[in-house]
Amino acid sequence: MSDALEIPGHLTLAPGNGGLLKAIVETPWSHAEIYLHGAHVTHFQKIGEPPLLFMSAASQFAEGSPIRGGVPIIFPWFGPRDGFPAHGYARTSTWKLTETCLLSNGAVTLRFTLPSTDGFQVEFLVTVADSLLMELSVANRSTEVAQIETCLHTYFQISDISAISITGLEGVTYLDKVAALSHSESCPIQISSEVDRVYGDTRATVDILDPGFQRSIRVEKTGSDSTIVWNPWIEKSKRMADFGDEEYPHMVCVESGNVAGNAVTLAPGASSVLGVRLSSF
Ligand code: TA6
Repeated sequence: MSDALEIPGHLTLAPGNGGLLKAIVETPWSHAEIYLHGAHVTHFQKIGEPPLLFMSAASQFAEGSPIRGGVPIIFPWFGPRDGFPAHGYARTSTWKLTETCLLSNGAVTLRFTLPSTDGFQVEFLVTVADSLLMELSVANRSTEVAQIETCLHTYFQISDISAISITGLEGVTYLDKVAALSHSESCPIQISSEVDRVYGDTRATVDILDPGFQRSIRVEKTGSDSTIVWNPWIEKSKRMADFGDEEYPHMVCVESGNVAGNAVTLAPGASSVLGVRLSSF
């Protein structure tokens, strides 16, 4: 890995958990860590605030295994697929860090490329500042029409699942994967059991209101028509070896992408960009 990618005082490359290489980023507002494994943002924290992202203490950090927490990149499919890894192969691949930059305002950008994949050119651009901006671009370099699903499967650190409410999805129809039915609600989301909901045809900004941490987290998105809300609760937590039994009260996933009926069809030469900005106030 070239030292030229490091930016003294702002970006350092070093071995992280499991010996996997990570970029350590410092800005005037925040710090972040991004592993080349999965181009996985594992940490983002504004100075003076709790971490914005949740990371399981039981997560694996190993070639071929997904990291449990932060922002897993989901591509080219969402969910299980017989004979293939759930949520696609992007999150378990080693990406190449191709470019880093210190902007004049002190923000730091990092560009990652996913090594050749089935005729797609896949890049991930991360901008670390007082907010965290992530842009996943996929171009179809083949001669065939392709259908893909993309998602930034973000795990948020919260004070307690019983304390939070989630706004922005009121009135949006969702597939409830726990109850196997479609539904919509007119009030903010409050969670008191396993929740696994795929909201379709929505470009809404979502806020996670967390009075316990005296902060709200804002999830803004572009190029995304699906939002997924997930908390495994007790029984599913116990079934996940890379997730602590007692961790579910301190996390919630609000995921931004294009899945199921919002999957993206790319003609030869076409591309799509999924953008997500995370901020807090
Ligand atoms: O986004 C919610 C979900 O699809 C859940 O059904 C659950 O499986 C979660 O993703 C985690 O999936 P993973 O493959 O990372 O264990």
